[in-house]
Amino acid sequence: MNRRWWKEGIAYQIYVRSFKDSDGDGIGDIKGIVEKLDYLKDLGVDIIYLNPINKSPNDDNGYDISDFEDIMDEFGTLEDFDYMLKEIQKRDMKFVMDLVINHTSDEHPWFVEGRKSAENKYRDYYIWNKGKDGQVPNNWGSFFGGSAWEYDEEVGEYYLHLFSKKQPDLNWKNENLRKDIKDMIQFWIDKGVNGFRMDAINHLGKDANFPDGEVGEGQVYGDFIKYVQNLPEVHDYLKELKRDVFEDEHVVIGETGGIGYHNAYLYTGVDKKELDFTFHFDMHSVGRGKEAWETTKIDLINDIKKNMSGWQMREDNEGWCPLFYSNHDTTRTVSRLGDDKDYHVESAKMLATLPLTQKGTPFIYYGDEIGMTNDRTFKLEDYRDISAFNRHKDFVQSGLVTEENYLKGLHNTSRDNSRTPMQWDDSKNAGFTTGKAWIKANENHKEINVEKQLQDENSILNYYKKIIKLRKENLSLVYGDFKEIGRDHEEIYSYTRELDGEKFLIMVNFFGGEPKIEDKELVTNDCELVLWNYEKRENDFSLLKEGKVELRPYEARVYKVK
Ligand code: TEU
Repeated sequence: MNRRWWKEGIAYQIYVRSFKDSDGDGIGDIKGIVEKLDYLKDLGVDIIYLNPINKSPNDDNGYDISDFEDIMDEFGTLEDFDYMLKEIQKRDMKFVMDLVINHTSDEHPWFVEGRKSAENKYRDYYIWNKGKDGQVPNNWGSFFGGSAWEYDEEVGEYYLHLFSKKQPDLNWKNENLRKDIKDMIQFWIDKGVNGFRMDAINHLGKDANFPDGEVGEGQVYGDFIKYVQNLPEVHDYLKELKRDVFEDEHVVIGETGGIGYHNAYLYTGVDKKELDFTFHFDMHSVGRGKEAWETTKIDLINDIKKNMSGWQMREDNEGWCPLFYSNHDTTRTVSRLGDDKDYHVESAKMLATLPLTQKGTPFIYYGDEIGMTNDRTFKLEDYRDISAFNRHKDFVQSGLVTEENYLKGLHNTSRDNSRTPMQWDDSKNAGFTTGKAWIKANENHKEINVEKQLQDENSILNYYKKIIKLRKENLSLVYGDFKEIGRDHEEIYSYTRELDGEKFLIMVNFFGGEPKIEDKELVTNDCELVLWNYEKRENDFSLLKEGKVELRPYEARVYKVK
């Protein structure tokens, strides 16, 4: 089984800015997190992963770092960090840091100094280009809208930025840069950090010929992804980090867009010595239509089972599995994949059941444990994500998309849906801050909040606690063999997990209908219904004897097979 702490732990991702504000400036901070560690411990959390906390001008909310070895002013100080880490370790929890090393802020000293002269050692820490006939070097567009090139008057050249223009990409071909990055990582390891999530890490290599991409219909820029994602040299850099810095005790996670269960082994194969597992984007856009403002019906087989079972069916030597639906770059789980109107509680519990009974490390995104939802009341001025504004220029100001459709598209797809303040109670700002919150709290915090759900035995929060406890008490839910049942059923997702004679049968109805399933694989001689998301559900084990089950809307059941 090759047991590891990061395989057996329950992870919880905190978007620090929105979690808990301790000093009334309207922005979440490190001391606020410490205030809530006992809440997380009580939930059953073992691993805390924070989005970036390093010093940053916050053009991209911390993903634009200006000092890798200090803490963002709004979040606190290095002393606050040391205090938080001590408090985390006191509770026998681990800490995973967000490592943003594909780019820095344009306010980082490396960039500031490097601009000063061509002879400066830091000039080559970034990717500069003279351009073509006085124009940008090629037709690449930033992921956040606009060109991927920005002209710098002082240098007289363009620099590459795959993200915002305040996030210049680093030139990983430069050996001195790689040494400085390794020294920085060692600084955090020496402080006691237990693991790292490496941001956009499969972008470290870029095609130095900078060829134009093909401009698709309705697009403004060329499709350049194959020139900046998963290039061969990325593996050399990751092997170097693993060899020179990370130890076996550290978990090394890569965020790798474009990598899924079918090719993650390229990075996470045990023989690769690069990453332990990757964060994918497989389910970020499930349910989305061709246009951002359109939605489509979820296809359980091709959108969900194909991905989740795909991750489950890999060989152990291909690497470990991440188990999550959402994070700070997508929308709220229950709004995107469940029914946050008519079956809010049932569907949120059903959705929790899958990652918490599958092989891998479950990552709970803050607020999903209480079923926080998208906020469809946002007006354009309520948004804070830089890409919402940059892409408004590309698509609305250019006349490609109407204002109305653009806003509807943001309601459907904006990352800010997952960045509204944590809903602690029904007070003003949801108990997140006593000041003016940096982003509007969802009005439904009056109904959906921690305080209310702690007191409700049948709340989403208490379901999470129960299923996390069940997982911790049964290693078969972590390491057990996964065997899918009824793969071609379009509404029910069912499988067993088995290890050393301990066996569970899990089945969920992913939608709001009342489907039946009949499958000889379901026939069980004796089992106990140990978890379900309906109250007073009779234990209709009798039906199971014939391999037949009928499920209610979004019903989830976990049986322990005797
Ligand atoms: O996101 C990375 C990201 O969005 C790209 O990897 C891209 O979308 C993907 O490769 C397309 O296939 C990370 C962070 O999660 C995000 O919050 C930051 O804004 C971004 O990097 C820049 O640091």
